[in-house]
Order: sequence, then structure tokens, then C-alpha cells
Amino acid sequence: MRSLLLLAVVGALGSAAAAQGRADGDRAPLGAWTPVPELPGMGRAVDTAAVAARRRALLARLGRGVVLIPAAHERQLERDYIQDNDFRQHNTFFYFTELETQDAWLLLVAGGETGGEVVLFLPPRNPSQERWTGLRLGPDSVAVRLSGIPRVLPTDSLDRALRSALQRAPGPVYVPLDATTRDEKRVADLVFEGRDVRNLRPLADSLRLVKDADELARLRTAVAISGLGHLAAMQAARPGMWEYEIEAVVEAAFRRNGADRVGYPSIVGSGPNSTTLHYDVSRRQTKDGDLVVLDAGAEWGQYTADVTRTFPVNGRFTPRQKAIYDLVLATQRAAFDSTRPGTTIGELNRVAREYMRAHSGTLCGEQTCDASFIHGLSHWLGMDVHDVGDYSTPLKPGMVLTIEPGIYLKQENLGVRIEDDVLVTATGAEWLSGGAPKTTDEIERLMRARR
Ligand SMILES: [Mn+2]
Repeated sequence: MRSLLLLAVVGALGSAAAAQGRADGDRAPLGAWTPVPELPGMGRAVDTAAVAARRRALLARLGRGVVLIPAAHERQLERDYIQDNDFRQHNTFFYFTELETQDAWLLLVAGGETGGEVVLFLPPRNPSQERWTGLRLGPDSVAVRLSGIPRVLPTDSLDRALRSALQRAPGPVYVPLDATTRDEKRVADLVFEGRDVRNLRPLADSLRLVKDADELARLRTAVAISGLGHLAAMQAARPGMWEYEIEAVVEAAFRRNGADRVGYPSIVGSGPNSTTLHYDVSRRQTKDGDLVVLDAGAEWGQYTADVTRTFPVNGRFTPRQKAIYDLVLATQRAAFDSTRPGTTIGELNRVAREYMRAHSGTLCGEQTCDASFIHGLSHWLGMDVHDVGDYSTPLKPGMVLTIEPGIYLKQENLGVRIEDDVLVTATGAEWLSGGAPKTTDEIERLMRARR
């Protein structure tokens, strides 16, 4: 009865809302997938055609040279403080392989008649070690089949293969030079040998700007799961709840719906904390009359959502809160309406600020409200929550960005941020995270129906 009522109430709020009703029921969670038993980690299948196309695009852009990309390493409980998080693959390695396997390397050789060589190196399997770590992918025909890479060799042959590649294709060696390779002895050795080692990241990152169909499918799943988390938080919220309780509700809904982890530390800022942009300790008890800024996104299949909703903990906006909220919402709409191929994030930022300034009236006192919009409007979204890529790049279909205006009035303990994830299409843009209630009416209606 209760869940029927809930379904009836949220049914109008879109498919994500409808899915919430079945999260507790007998159907599969939104993030369900069919595991590949032979794959370590998540056991999620590789889109072999997609990753092959990404590797071809990289080799074509390089023309000539050798590329060497390490996977993330196996982690140790004692050394790595892994209570922070579970194993997560390096994004560059994942982008070109979609493999969640540890201690692997990818070697690419650009040029030549074939257009390029691709070799995957995997550590040999160790049955006694696998009693501790679980199954690992080894250098054998299973890895060839699952990765779609025809040449898979044991990692102890990497140095020989690398030398040979450098002889056949003299020229630069491209390696992702970032925190993930800082401690890689193999990379340091190349530098000390006097090789022409260059950073692969700017090129690899530029490829990541336009998402392919597989990436978009992953992002859509992450975003839909995130919408369910926000919905659950609004349904559970009531004055007197601690911020960490709201955080627990959001993150439980993420996990229950198949999320792998959070895409970033959840922000649950109530009352005064609603005006602190990246408040993430969640230790305050909410009070009647507070607004709650909830900025939380689920990660699924290595891709993350980034969604913010602001709601009154008691379920009713005051006229003052509603006025500020509606200005933020209208500003977001203005920026969305200007989102289309050819424009830039800088231009959207200008549109949003001008809209907010023009419609402030006396709402924010002496200054116009854009003076209290103290962060950027948008960032790229993908495997990183603030995804890689040049921010001056004109928008193209397939790019994904956030649109997140906010107004933060510290003296009133009143912060509002509304953040959605947006896909650039051929003619404009599409809201990806439209599932979570957003107008004050929708939010109040949903919260009135709380159990
Ligand atoms: Mn964001």
C-alpha cells in the first residue's frame, strides 16, 4: 500500500522515479549487468569494438612512435590505506582497454603498413595468490578473447618487446606522465636512458572529450542511479536528522541500485554548511527550516555522475528560499538553452552570470546575486568527475558537461546549488539527469508523500 502510494506520487517524475519503486521489489537494480566469470574485478564485459576504435584513433593521431600505458597496481592493506577506496583502474589504461585487471601494461606501436601494433602484457596467474585476491586475468587465450587484443604476453617479456618496438619505430615514447606513473621504475629508466619520453595525457585526454556510445551508456547508468539516490534522500529527510544519515541514505541507494562506488565524496551541507561549496564531513544535525545542499554522484562502469539538489529538510521552502532557488533554476535553464555545438563553456558561464545579474532585482541586497555565485558554471564529466580535456574547446555532439549555478548567502545560512549533467547533441543539448525532482513544486510534492 505504502509503496503503491509512493509509486503513484513519484510516477509523474520520470523513469528514474519509477525505478525507485522497484529498487526494493523483485526486479533487477538499474545498474545490473551480466558478469563475465573469467574477468577479475567487476567482471564487466569489455566493449572490444569500442576500445579497438579508441586505440586506432590514438595511433592515427600519433602517426609514429611507441605508447606505453600501465594499469593500476595491486594494492596492499598495510601499505596503501585501502580503506579509502577499493581498487580502481587508471583511467588512461581503462579508456584503451576497459580492463579492470591489476599490474598490466599496454604497448602500442604507431605507423607501419598495418597502421599499428597492440600488445597487452599481463602478469602470469598465481593460484596460491588467487586464494587471497580472487581470480586474475592471465596471459592466455581467455585474455585474448575477452580483451579483443590478439597479442597478449606475460609482463616479464615487456622490456624485451619494448626494446624491439623502439628499434623498429625510433622516435618518441608516449607515456601518461601523471601521478599514476610517478613511481614507475620502467618509465624512469626510459627517461634516464635519454629516450624522447613525452606525455601521452594531452592527446589521450583530448580523445576522451567526445564520448562514444559505450561511454554514454555507462554515463547514463551512473546518472540514473544518482537520481534514485537523490530521490531517496528527499524521501528520508526530516528535521533533526544528521547530515551523515542523509549521506547514508543517498549512498545506500547508489549501492542498492548497482553503483560501484561514489564518484567523489558526497556533499551533504545543511543550514550554514549549505554555503560551503565542498563541505564533505557531514557531521551536523539538521534543524527545522534548513536547506540541504546534496551534491552526490554514483560511479558505474568507471564513469561518474555529478548531481546536486537543494531541498528544505522539513519539506517546505520558505518564500525567501523559494525565491533564491527559482533564480538559480532559471539561470540553469538559461545556460542549458544556450548549450549547443560551437559554443564554449566560457560562453555558457557568461550567459548564466548575465542572466542571474539581470534577474536579481533586490533579492541579494546591495549586490546582484551573481556576486554570490562563487564558482564556475560547468566542467566536463566522464571517468573523472571533473573530467579531462581543454576547457576552451568548442562544444561538439557527444561531449558531456555539468551545468551547476549556485547562490551562497553566508550571512543567511542559505546556499542553493542545482547541478545537472548535460549531453551536447547535434542541435542543442539533452538533460541526462532530469530524473531527480527539481522544481520547488516537484520537491515539495515528493516530500509531502514521505513515509
Ligand atoms: Mn560538479
